[in-house]
Amino acid sequence: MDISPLQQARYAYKPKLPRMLRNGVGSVAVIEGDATEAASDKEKIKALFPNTYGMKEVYFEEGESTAPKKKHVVGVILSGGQAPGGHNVIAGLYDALKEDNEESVLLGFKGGPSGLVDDNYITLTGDTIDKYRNTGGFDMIGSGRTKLEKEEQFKVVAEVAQKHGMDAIVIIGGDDSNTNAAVLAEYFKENDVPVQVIGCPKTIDGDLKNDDIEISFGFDTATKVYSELIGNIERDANSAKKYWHFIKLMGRSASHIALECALQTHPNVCLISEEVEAKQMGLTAIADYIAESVMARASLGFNFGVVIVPEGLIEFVPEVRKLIEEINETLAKRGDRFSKLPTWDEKLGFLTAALSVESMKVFNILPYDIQEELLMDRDPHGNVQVSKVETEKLLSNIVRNRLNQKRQEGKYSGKYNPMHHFFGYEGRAAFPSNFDADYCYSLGYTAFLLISYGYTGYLSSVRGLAKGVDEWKAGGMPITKMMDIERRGGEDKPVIKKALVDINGKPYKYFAEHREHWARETCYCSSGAVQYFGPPEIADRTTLTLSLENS
Ligand code: FBP
Repeated sequence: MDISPLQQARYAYKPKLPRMLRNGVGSVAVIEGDATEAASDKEKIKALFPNTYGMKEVYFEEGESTAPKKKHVVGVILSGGQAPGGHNVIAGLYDALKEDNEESVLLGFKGGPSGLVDDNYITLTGDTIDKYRNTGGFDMIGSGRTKLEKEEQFKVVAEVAQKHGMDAIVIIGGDDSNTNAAVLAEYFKENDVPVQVIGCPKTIDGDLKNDDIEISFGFDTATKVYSELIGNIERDANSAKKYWHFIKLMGRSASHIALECALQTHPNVCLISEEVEAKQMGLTAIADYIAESVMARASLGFNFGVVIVPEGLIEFVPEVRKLIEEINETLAKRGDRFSKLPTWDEKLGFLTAALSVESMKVFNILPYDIQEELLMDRDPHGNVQVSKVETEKLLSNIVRNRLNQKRQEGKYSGKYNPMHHFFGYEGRAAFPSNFDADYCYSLGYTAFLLISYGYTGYLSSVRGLAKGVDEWKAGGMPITKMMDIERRGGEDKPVIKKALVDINGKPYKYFAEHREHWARETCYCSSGAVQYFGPPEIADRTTLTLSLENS
């Protein structure tokens, strides 16, 4: 790719490490904390991970390193969807590795987990790394969503690792990818394969979080990019005063992205999937909720507005969730037969026989496009590909029907002209914000420290992120601590627990206190572009979600 002036300038940015790591890898000591337990389903997880369950939390601090000095050969993969900062994780890992021993080697396996199985790699050199410092995207080595779950795959990965003399693999990924990391670590332990596995918490979705993982990397930059775009649309809406903009925002399951962007931009409506589920709001209730804002604003003469719809919403609407679960179970068992049916009518007949009467009723009221999208192939982890489901169009249509009823009842006389947008891929490969550039570099550096101290099945963790970088604390957390059992593809599977939006948490409460006002009035707020240069209170600031959580 050609190099823009901004990219050139970003090469010169020196990511900041927490103060405790600044004296170099030789000056970091380790402390072990308490033994850990799984998030839930403890006994089942323990049985699945007999060799890596219950390990201790790990903290680093300034002090003399007691890690054995040796040459390391480490493999790294980027896994799953792009998130700004991935290249800096690799840069932090590389710099720590080389600082510890110039002879150490970093191999970048291409195209995600499949690169490991296919032994498709490049040796990462200083020149390669330098071309990608502080850049977005995952194009240094590419990414993929192959799931490492079969014993044959593990065997091949062990052979590949042994062939290269590797002593560790770093998997940079989201909840599913880090589940892969834990399963692989367990297999290696079980089979005496001397290769450590360390994960790094990546995903713009922000749902890989708990007491030790305050935020996954990429969330900060992606929400800043989306907030800029939403702010621009709000300005446009307030200028033209003729459209209702329905904006679907990426975030496979949790609504963290939607909530953060709402806190930044003050739209008229922002749906939070977790609230929809908690209040058991069906499609009609959701349409009524949006229509109320449309009507209230119309009564003030505002026939325009902005509605934010989280990408994962559809799966939180109770009747649709039940429908999807039934479809998943059916396709898991008889998907081959279903996909061979030549006509839509035959497919409908098959579904009518397989699904419950209530679910079929819901299916029948969905527009054809959405019906098709719900039946599409699942991703390799068995998930509906929600980025392809046009929920924003579904909602704007049912709102229209609702408004037509109100018009007939003489309760609404406004104009309703919806426009649709989906912001997702636009935010995943942006230049990382200073926050993500620093955070990712620190995560990579910490991943090396975990390797050097011999840990496996751990996630690199950097905490205290609401404070300045100086105060950040590095450590590691056993991945099994974050696990529970979920029904996937008709089977019980160990997965990392996704952190959904806490509707008792401060960010949601702040939003809930303000939204009624935002629903009627025009309180739009343009957060502007991601700032890379300038005063630290603007250029280095993190998300409102993190600030409110720590307030
Ligand atoms: P990860 O969980 O792998 O980080 O990916 C998240 C995500 O960006 C979701 O927000 C979105 O639904 C999905 O990826 C899209 O997947 P794909 O890139 O395969 O289209």
